[in-house]
Amino acid sequence: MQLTEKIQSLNERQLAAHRHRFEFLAGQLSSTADVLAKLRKFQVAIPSWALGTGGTRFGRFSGGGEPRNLSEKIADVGVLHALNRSGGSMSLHIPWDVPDDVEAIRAEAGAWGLRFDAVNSNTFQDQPGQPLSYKFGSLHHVDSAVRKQAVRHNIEVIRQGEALSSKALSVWLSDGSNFPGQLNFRRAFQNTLESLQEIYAALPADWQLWIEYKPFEPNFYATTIGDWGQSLLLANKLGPKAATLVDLGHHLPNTNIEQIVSLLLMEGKLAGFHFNDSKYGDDDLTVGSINPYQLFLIFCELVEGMDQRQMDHATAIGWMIDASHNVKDPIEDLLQSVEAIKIAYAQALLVDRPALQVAQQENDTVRCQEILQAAYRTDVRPLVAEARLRENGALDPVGAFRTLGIRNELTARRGSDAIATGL
Ligand code: PSV
Ligand code: MN
Ligand code: MN
Repeated sequence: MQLTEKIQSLNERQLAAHRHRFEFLAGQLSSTADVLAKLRKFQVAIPSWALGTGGTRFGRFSGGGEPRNLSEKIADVGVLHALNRSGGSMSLHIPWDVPDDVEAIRAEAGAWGLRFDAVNSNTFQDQPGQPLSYKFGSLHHVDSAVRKQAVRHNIEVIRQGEALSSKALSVWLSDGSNFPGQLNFRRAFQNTLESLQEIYAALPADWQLWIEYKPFEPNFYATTIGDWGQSLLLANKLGPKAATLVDLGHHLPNTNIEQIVSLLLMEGKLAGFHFNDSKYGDDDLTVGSINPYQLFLIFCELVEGMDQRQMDHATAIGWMIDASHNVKDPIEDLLQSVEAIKIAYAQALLVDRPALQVAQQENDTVRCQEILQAAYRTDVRPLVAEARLRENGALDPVGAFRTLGIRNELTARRGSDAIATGL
């Protein structure tokens, strides 16, 4: 039996209970059809680097059956997408995942109904045989020869992305300094800008450059693109194809991320997201596992801001996950992350916007909170499940993954010692 047929037969067993829950919820809502249509369209890109156990710098404890090459990573995302119908694209990290036969890779992805989202460059590690080291940075380096090497790599990644029909280059730099006085801040920033200008000039007409920021790690005194202000400054200087990418874990504790998102959107400079969750730093934990309310508030800003600008929620910005850990099955972990994103999105769609606007205008703070939390406290899981069902996905993706013994099958095929490449 094909995977989709297996999923359907599992769904049949759960259908009556689901119907009951869904109809009860739909009976209380006025916008069910609209929310369902939006949920069905919404897709989140899966990072090629999250399909193996990873997530900590201290050790990897493989559960077995991990993908050993790009083809197997595509197959894992294909399985995930068959289960939840919301992981229809993949974000590749180069050179961790370089397609040696582009046509074959495109065909494999196509067979699973997948496309390629942003490609990610890597100048935060030295690669075997690389002439110059990135020990002291890449695009910001004091030595122009190192900068040029890093620029060339980024342009090469664009070319590889073009072959895959990606439409964006995502740049995360570890460039920074660990000690005061190590670096001239302005020169480092200027060097980064000039390097990015060269990369920007190599972008195809319909491409974008997404600039990630991060205030710490692996540099702990200063990071050259440390926050959204520095990223936005670069994006504004570069031009309309450049924008700021928000990785939820790349903020100092208690930063108001939803406010950042709101303003970037207003400026037309929100590239998209790397979703994850964290308690302390760049923990890369499963989305929604620590602070689902923050995720909801971010989606509230997104829905409101996008509707005001008449942007298509599903396609206007990049929706990606950047999370992985070593105590969970990577596919289950990703299924949970996508689910958390869709739950937050659905809840944000339920916010009574006109009523909120009136309450804001009247400075009725109590009512504002009541309105937001009425949406947040709605259990939208039957709605998300119904959207999935209508797309022929599983009513319960994690449950189906387990009941169908998918990891065991993968382990039998790939071996119990198979560890994902890259990372
Ligand atoms: C390192 O912090 C990081 O997690 C960044 O968020 C990048 O997006 C990711 O690695 C992959 O390069
Ligand atoms: Mn990231
Ligand atoms: Mn990170």
